Amino acid sequence: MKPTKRGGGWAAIWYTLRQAHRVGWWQLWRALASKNACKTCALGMGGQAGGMRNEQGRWPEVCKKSLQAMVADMQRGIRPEFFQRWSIPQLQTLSPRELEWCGRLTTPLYAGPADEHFRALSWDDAFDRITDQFRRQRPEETFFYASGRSSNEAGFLLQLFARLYGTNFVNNCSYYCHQASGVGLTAALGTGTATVTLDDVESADLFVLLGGNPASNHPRLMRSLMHIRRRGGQVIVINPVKEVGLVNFSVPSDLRSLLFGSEIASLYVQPHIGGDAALLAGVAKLLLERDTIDRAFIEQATEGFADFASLVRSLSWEDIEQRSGVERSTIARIADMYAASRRTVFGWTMGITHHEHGVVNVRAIVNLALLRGMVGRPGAGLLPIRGHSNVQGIGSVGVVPNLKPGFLDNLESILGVPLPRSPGLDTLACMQAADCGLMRSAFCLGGNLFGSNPDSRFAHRALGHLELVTYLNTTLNTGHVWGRGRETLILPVLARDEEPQPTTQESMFNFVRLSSGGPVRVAGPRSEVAIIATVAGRVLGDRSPVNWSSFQCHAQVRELIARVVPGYAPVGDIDRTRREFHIPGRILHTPHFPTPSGKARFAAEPLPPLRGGGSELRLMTVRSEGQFNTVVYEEADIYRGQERRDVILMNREDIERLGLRIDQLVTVRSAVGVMRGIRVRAFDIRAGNALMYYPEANVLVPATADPLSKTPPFKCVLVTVEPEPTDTVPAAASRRHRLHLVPP
Ligand SMILES: Nc1nc2c(c(=O)[nH]1)N[C@H]1C(S)=C(S)[C@@H](COP(=O)(O)OP(=O)(O)OC[C@H]3O[C@@H](n4cnc5c(=O)[nH]c(N)nc54)[C@H](O)[C@@H]3O)O[C@H]1N2
Ligand SMILES: Nc1nc2c(c(=O)[nH]1)N[C@H]1C(S)=C(S)[C@@H](COP(=O)(O)OP(=O)(O)OC[C@H]3O[C@@H](n4cnc5c(=O)[nH]c(N)nc54)[C@H](O)[C@@H]3O)O[C@H]1N2
Ligand SMILES: [Mo]
Repeated sequence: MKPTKRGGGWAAIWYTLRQAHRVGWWQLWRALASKNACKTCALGMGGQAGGMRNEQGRWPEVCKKSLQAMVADMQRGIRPEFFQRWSIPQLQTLSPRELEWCGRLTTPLYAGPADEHFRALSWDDAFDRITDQFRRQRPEETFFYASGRSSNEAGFLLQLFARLYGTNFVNNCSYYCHQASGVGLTAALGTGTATVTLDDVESADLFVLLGGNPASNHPRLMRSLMHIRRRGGQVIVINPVKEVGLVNFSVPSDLRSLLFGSEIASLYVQPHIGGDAALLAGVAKLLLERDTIDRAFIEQATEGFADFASLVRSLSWEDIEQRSGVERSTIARIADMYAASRRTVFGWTMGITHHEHGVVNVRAIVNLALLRGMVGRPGAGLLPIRGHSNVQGIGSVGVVPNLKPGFLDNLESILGVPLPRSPGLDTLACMQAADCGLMRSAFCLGGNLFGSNPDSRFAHRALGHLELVTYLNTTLNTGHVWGRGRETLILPVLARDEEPQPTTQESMFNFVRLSSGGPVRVAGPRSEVAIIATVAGRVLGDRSPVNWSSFQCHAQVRELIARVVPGYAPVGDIDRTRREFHIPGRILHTPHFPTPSGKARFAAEPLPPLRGGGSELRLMTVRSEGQFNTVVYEEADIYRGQERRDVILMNREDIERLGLRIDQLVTVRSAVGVMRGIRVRAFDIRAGNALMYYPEANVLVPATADPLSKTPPFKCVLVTVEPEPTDTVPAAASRRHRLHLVPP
């Protein structure tokens, strides 16, 4: 399969037409036009202005991804006989894609220790089982997890339930995602989210995109990048992989771009995986040498400059080039373009955060922005390009292990009871505690905790030690069959646009949206809020200081959120005002920072060493064009020209150096896992580095973490690649061993 010549365009439109045909034009149109925040990435669109509208009110804003998610939710319900026919071992042979397309979950499902099949359960029985478990165990023997798919209302209730139950073991998928951005930005600026609005992005004259593939994962950002170029601005892309959509993209809603394509990158730089901090330090070194820095800004608005400058000056070019994999002359071109810019926005995603030095990477980006005063003024700033549509909101409303003091104090004084003050645990730490037998149950709101974890064998084992795992989901996923406890409960939930009452979400630009909800599509699933309120009411009973049944009404939940969550006051009467809003204090348009001193801080961090080399390749695990996280919608990755997912993309040089052939079957081995029967494919990726698809490749990722953000190194796994002894697919790569959970 050949890669497409450019991203987006007719392929996206054609896809839309096919999906519309599949579920019905009118249904799909109604779903797309409904007043609900988009379900996919956190760029944010939809809401009260109507579907397909962005924060500037521009229409039509639609992408293939929101369509995929929409169509998946419009599937028919799984029939009850399905689970009698398909045993759990049989379901384990299904791929993530096959599980997703089984249909919508419609009834609570249960499997006990001796069960070969899931069986349907009444909601009452399901609630009784959870209540029994929660009464049996101590609060510190359970943990709560949420992915960023759920509403603010559901997230808020989840953490309230956990804290009143008595634990701070509450976290969200951010620990596997943008936590390094939150930690790095907070340390540097006193605030952990984007400092810019969508308007700022559009008025920048330089956009530096590091470690992301928005052509696939945030398609609507591509229009902004196209606009920057059309206005004569520049886009620098820093990515070990040449992603076709970042070279040329055709924005489907723009006729000129659709017909002729739009050049995106003015300069495309391919460093080694993990080489960004060294590369950025090189740029800083040149700016210092040439004195193209903003001295007035540095003096008035920052601290820590002297240490940073002396560290950067002491770095040798040999070190910088070796660790980044980029030549000095290319680094100089970046420095030239940056020095010529008056308004730069730096945007980044998982290529920056998924490292053992993720926070160091983020601080390196902030350092560079501070050097030229590119934060704290309009049209310039920092933009962590967020993942899930509401991952930021889930964090804001408290699904985090350690609440901000203001939040916690508000909550305690309103409820009139003390809440746990002991430190909480991040996601990986919860999994490790489960693996050591310290946990007895897990309660998961959305997501696929098994599938998103590093080291799938470890994740399988850790969850297997639990007495009860409860999942609230819309569709089947690998976690339900591979991430089971001794007992497993799956509770079917309504998607955002099926909720009978409105919900709210927060975009990556700190904009809070109101989703109206909509008609139920399949009978059976319940609202996330209703489920959590019922479970909490039963478990906490009379000792609860709040009336949980009142929280069946979303407006009541919002009323409490408005009083408790800093910056969220306007949600209190949003049902009446319908006014969506920016959270105050987060967008930085003046050089005053919410740190104790009011100044932004430089970080003087030693350069991370370049890992691997020789026969060891650095492997990144990434998303394809046809998936959303652990949900695979299509096997093909059209942008990278791959028709299948069991492949390893390598530079031709490495293929030759290691004596391999294209399409040869190989074994890929890391310190923790092995994948057999993988096909070698040549790709434009920096030599010494390789690419495989997540979640299948999670079996290779070690369960280690950045000490500061607790995020695993999903983008930098050291692997070796050896030929399979015979050129046939080995048994260990067969359907039965789909997830390669065999020992290395
Ligand atoms: N269609 C779709 N959209 C999505 C998602 C999805 O799965 N599908 N997921 C959502 C979520 S939760 C998230 S977090 C985002 C993820 O959005 P991305 O971060 O764009 O997703 P990844 O596929 O993880 O891709 C990482 C990119 O980083 C590059 N990269 C890898 N290692 C390095 C490195 O060391 N340095 C640099 N500079 N680049 C590197 C890779 O080549 C790749 O282009 O997307 C969100 N949107
Ligand atoms: N190797 C590797 N591992 C990674 C990554 C990587 O790049 N490489 N990326 C990491 C990142 S950035 C992330 S964010 C994680 C995310 O990984 P996941 O936790 O898998 O992400 P989700 O997309 O939230 O989970 C999908 C499930 O959400 C359920 N769902 C869909 N809509 C709803 C809803 O409205 N409500 C509820 N309750 N459930 C719903 C569906 O049943 C679906 O099975 O994976 C991480 N793991
Ligand atoms: Mo993410």
